[in-house]
Amino acid sequence: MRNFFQSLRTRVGVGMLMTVWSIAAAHAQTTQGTLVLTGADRRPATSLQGEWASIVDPYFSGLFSFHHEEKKNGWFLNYKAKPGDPFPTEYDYAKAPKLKVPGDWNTQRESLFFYEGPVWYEKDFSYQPKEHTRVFLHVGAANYHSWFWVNGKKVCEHEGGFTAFNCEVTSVIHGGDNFVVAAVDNTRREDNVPTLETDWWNYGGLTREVSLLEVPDSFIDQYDLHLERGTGSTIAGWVHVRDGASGATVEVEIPELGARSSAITDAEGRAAILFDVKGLERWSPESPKLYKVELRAGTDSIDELIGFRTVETRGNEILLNGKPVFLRGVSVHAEAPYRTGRAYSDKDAETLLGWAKDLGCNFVRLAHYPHAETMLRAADRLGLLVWSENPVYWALEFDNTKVLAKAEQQLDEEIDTSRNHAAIIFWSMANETPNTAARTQFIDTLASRARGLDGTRLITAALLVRADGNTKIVDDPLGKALDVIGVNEYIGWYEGHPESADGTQWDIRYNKPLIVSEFGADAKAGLHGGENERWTEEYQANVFRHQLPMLNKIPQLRGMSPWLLMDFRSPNRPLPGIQDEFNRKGLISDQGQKKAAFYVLQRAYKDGTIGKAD
Ligand code: GCB
Repeated sequence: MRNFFQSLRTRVGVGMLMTVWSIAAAHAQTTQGTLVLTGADRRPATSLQGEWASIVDPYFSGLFSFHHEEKKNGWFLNYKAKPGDPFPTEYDYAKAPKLKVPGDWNTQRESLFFYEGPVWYEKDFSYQPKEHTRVFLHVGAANYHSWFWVNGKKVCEHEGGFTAFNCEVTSVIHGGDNFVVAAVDNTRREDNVPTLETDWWNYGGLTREVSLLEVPDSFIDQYDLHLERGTGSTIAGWVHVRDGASGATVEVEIPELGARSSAITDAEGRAAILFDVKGLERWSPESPKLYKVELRAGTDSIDELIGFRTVETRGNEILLNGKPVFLRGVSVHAEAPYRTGRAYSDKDAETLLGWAKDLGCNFVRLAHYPHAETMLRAADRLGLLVWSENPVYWALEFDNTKVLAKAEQQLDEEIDTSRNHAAIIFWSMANETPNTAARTQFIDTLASRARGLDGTRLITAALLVRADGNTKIVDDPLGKALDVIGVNEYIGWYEGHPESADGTQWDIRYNKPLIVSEFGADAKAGLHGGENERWTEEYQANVFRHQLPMLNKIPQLRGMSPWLLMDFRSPNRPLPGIQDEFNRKGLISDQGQKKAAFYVLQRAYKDGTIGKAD
């Protein structure tokens, strides 16, 4: 705990300490015993993927007694009945049906398709502990609230469905047979982040990989290495060592550049890094160069793959490596291509982002929550700039301080996990939030926090626009807190018809770069008809044909990410025969069929008729 508070203090400065203490106290209610690791996927790991036993427990009687008190060592946790047990054991993991991990439960078992509630998971594994080695249970994501026990002892509890966390299990794991039990509850609640209403499927379960990671007694838990703005040759950042003595030496080496630097940790375990390199090739979409970077501290070492680039704004420009860039993007949900369900694997990422490349993109908006590390690694490799988003979506309880603490915790986890991905250029704070004072204050607080955690990237959010006749006005007060303004609009779908775009003017009251972060229309792949016939491919293509010239006329437009790459499941979309519980605004169907609008956008992106800045 000491280190946790200390590292927070370093990051936010003493002035904010009071807030930090109260935030940390609020976290303790829902997220206990977890640690955020940078580069967890670069650690030696024992995967716990595969089949886990599962028990569906809609009343959560495994955790709560008949008067709804939390059981200290819940019934479902004792695992095996022992002779002479005072109670009958009304469950048996050995006989329970299986669920695959990673994976949402909704697409694995028909009876769980619409299920929202608690499910228990159990897995046996054998293990051989090593001396001077600490073991962490790494969870890529568990939606939404999760509890973990190893060999019957509680190791952690976590809230938030889209961020990775780690629970120390060193003292409870032993040589030979072990077992892990998890309870995962995806019940939607008003005071959660996100809240009750979303336009995506509330996939439940252990949706991303689960593994055991090994580290030495004292180890590198977080680090940030980036190219300093205004230079093409200075690497800056820090490395944090957990549970080491202060004054320990940290080394950073980039063998390919023959560059090496060392620094000493301070009382809080943090070593500041600053060194010059020669011959650095900067990362860019055209040339996504990644360097192997070796970090060492005591007996710990980690090999990273990092691209070095800078991003900043100048007036209405977005500068990548000092040069104006236009973001030819598309929005992407973490929906698995072909099989549906939550995307998690390298293959899912390669397919989705491969399609984005084929479309001619240099940018993806990874909506509406932090995506898996596999997506970010693929974006680094493929050269796709990324908008990374936290799940502050639509109308949260913006005046509830507990909700703010939950949003802050998820933001911290998002940034601390993924801050070394060259691909990420934006931290997006929110999507389409209502214009109220409480909302603005809530998101201002998040924006300042994100800047405090990472001053090297740009802050954005997707705003709503208002209309005066044919003029769209962008003046949401939230824009003040942003470096880059994102706006969503659905001219031709939720309002007017495709041609309505032709007579639309834009009045943008901020002198900042603008990204149209959503526009689009639904089409069922293979459904053909007139270009003004809704749900057909022709209609969707027509919307795109009229949108692009309209957007091209906005002087400060610096990018776009139309809604969206691929169809995705949403319970809000029940229209039989057309939607069948899918939002059909994809340019590609969930089965990989490219719709006519895909080719309209591809042509514009590839022939340069959109976005002349680069
Ligand atoms: C929006 C939301 C997005 C929805 C989309 C739609 O404005 O940001 O999450 O899925 O519209 O299709 O209505």
